[in-house]
Amino acid sequence: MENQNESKKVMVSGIQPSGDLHLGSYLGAMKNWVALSDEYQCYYCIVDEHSITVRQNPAELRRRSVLQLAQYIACGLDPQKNTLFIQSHVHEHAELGWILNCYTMFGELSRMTQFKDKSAKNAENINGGLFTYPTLMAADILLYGAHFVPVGADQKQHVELTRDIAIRFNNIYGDTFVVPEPYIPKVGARIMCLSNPTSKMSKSDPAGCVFIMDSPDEIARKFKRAITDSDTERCIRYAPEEKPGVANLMNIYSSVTGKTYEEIEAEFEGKGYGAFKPAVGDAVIEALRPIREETERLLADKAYLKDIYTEGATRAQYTARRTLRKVAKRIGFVEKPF
Ligand code: ATP
Ligand code: LTN
Repeated sequence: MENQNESKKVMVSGIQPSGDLHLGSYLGAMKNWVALSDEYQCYYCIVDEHSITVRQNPAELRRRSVLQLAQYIACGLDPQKNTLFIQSHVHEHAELGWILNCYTMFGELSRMTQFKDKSAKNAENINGGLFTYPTLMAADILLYGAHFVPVGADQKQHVELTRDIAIRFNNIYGDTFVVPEPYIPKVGARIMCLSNPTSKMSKSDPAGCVFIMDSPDEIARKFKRAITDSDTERCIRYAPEEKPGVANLMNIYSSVTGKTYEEIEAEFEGKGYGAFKPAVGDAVIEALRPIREETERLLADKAYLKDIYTEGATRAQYTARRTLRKVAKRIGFVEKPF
């Protein structure tokens, strides 16, 4: 088992427990995680240290971190096959994050779109952590020798920066880090807000955001109210520029059913938005139902969840410690006496 795992390529990803998981996080990231967990050796993290770059309520942060672990398992990640853990339980992330700060340029961090967006939204709290967020993410990835990082399209820039940091470090000190690649799904990479299809679906706009834990009634209501396009054509056709609302619904429908855009156009030929929107809603309800129900079941067993994150952190730390020791040696730190 151990040997078999060691020959597999490595995947690493994480989600912040800063809000409830939604259809964007599921289709853009988690759905891929599950599909790939047989083929790769996978580490999936609950990145609570990233979350505190934006002010959090402590009780809510704790509750959501455990909820998110239950959701990882409920969406199909087997905790025996995948290493599921909480970032702050493995202190090597913060340590390597600091080191990587010293190999990352101010200009590079200033160009990050997420930093610009989040500082515009949190003008009263543009802290150092928000700025150096990508170096901690680089540490998450490089500690485990990840070959691939399954994320939504919005995270591509951060993975590219991680590559640049790894290459820079390797050029100075010799081969140390595996240079990772982003792994972005063909459909579902960028789910847009249902009430404003030109911005990405995000927990900060709950009306246009479908949460994994939403009830079927809530999901149906959100899809019925989804903004479609004000064209007179009113037919179901994939044209993201002209009809972004319909394109977004087609993207969602395609991601949950596996149907192609041509198949969807044929299915709804001669039918209008009135038939299409509830059909997408129903497909999403059925896709999310087992995840929601299993999450509720798992949440009732806190001792089991604690066992999972304890074992996950132990396994993750074993690898993280080895990488950090190698890095410390290359840089010239005196070997740790303990
Ligand atoms: P928000 O903007 O809602 O705060 P976030 O980017 O902080 O969201 P995370 O929960 O940290 O969301 O993202 C988890 C994963 O889900 C990442 O891989 C991200 O790329 C992906 N993701 C988030 N939103 C979307 C979306 N609307 N469409 C596709 N993928 C998404
Ligand atoms: N930055 C990501 C979350 C994240 C992550 C990671 C993703 C933190 N560390 C490591 C992949 C790999 C986000 O905001 N969605």
